[in-house]
Amino acid sequence: MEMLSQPRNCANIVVDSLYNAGVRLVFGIPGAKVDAIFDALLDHPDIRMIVCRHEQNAVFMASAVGRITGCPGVCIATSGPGASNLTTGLATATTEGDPVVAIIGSVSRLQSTKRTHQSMRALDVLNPICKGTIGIEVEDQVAEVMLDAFRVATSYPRGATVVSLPLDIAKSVSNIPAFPSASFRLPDLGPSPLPCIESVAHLIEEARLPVLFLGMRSTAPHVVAAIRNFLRLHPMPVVETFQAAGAVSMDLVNLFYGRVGLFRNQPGDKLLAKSDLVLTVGYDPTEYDANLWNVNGKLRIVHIDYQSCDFGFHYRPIVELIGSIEQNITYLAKNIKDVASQSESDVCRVLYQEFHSWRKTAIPKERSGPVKPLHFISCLQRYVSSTTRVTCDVGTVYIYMMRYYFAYEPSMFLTSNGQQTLGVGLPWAIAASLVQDPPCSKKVISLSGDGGFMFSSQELSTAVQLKCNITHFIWNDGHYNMVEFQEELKYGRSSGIALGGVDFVRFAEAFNARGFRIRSGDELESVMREALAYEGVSIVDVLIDYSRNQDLANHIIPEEYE
Ligand SMILES: Cc1ncc(C[n+]2csc(CCOP(=O)(O)OP(=O)(O)O)c2C)c(N)n1
Repeated sequence: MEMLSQPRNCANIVVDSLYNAGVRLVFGIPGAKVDAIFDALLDHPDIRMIVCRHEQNAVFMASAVGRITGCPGVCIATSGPGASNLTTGLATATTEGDPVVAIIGSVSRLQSTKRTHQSMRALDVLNPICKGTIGIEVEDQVAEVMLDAFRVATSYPRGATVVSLPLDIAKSVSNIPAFPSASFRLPDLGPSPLPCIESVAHLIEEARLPVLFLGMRSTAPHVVAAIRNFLRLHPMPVVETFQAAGAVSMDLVNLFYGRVGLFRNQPGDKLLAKSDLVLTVGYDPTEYDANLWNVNGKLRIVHIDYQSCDFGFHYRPIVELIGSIEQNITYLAKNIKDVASQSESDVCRVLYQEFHSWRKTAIPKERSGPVKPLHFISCLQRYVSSTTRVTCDVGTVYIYMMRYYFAYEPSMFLTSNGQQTLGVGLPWAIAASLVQDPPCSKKVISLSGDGGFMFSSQELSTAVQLKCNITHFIWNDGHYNMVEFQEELKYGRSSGIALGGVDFVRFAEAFNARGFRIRSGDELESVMREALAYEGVSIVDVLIDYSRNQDLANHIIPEEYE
């Protein structure tokens, strides 16, 4: 490592650090307090700078890069409003385990104690929602602070960090250059002590109905590979949270009982209730709190994760295997002799049938009216290959998709579940396009409601400019439906949910994207096929039928069910 070499401008050291950390994409919006970094990026053509239309979308895109690649996504914003606009995206990244490094400009040190233009104690605003926030105070800190920001963002539980660079420091020099690439890689973790692994292996062998419950931290490729191996050696029923989508592969689908979350009324919920040993893997309570799926607090739980659990009445593991999930699962697989066969379990037989029963009625006989959600999903499933990445915004659209859309590879079907942040759909699709090799070479699909789309629809312009190949479906019902139907269930009426009045086809055309419209189930297949075949950015306005959506929240499993 060539430390203490040529003095270098601090903005360049920031950019050198990004490069050495493996960053090849940055998302942001410039401003006078951060333009030195944008200037330095010009000298680093290997790092592609993506100019966004709102800082919130820049951080959404960075989060998707972090989630898909495992290497922190990077966003850059100016001081004051630029920095505060990052808030929701950073909170979402930290909650949902996405490694992100945000770099924000700040006023010069001399002015930092005064009221001055675009000044804000941004780190005080951002600190509670990040894993770490650091303000650089002297030039020679820059390299260390950048290294630390990356290491903290990538260590488990992953999340967001922020580095604030004062204007005057950005332009002055330091003798300490960026750390070399190897410093940015974290040391490997190991398995739990063997006696702990053996005790869990014994619990599994003794269990009548062990169930694997996969959470958001089970989706890294090496973890998924270990889980799949485990299941091939020791077949047992599996459920996923929404963010664990894709962990179960197609060849293991006979072990899959669906995704659980939001409302406790799914076959997977019944399976958990009937289980005498729930093995959670990378489970995070922000996705589906244990008081919702372990109502009586009676379930016997084994917690397998990088970190110890949030222990409480509803989540009291009998054993915690802490350390490398991959290695703990691998060692468990080696130490187990036999597990109870699900094919001999009546519970499994009934619940598996229940899970797949929707397919029989998914394609309606009468298709003249607005599109039925399950009809849409079964069609999409047919036209989309397992290597097509799908991003899904929040709303009733995500409840349907998360329950019924199958994905067989990790991080191929993405949603925001820990914070349920509206607006991620299109920005995530843009990021998913950019991480392809070569960029924007394959179709990406995104979905949202009409409400969620309007949160980030200005990025249509970014997508078109970048020549992405995205088909974005809007499930249009003219309302904030997910709120509407829950208000109706709670209060017998709804408030603050009316939208409408936007012609999304013309909206798309105004951005030089293609616009399609699907008014009825009759048009669904042909227009979907045409839209998916279109190479470029297209918006498909789908008139959706939400008349049955209260079923999503009805039939909650009674507390006494076990
Ligand atoms: C940033 C943010 N604001 C508010 C909410 C609360 N919320 C959850 S779903 C939803 C309605 C979504 O409506 P739409 O995007 O049209 O989808 P639909 O439910 O109609 O399918 C709202 C307002 C949220 N999750 N995130």
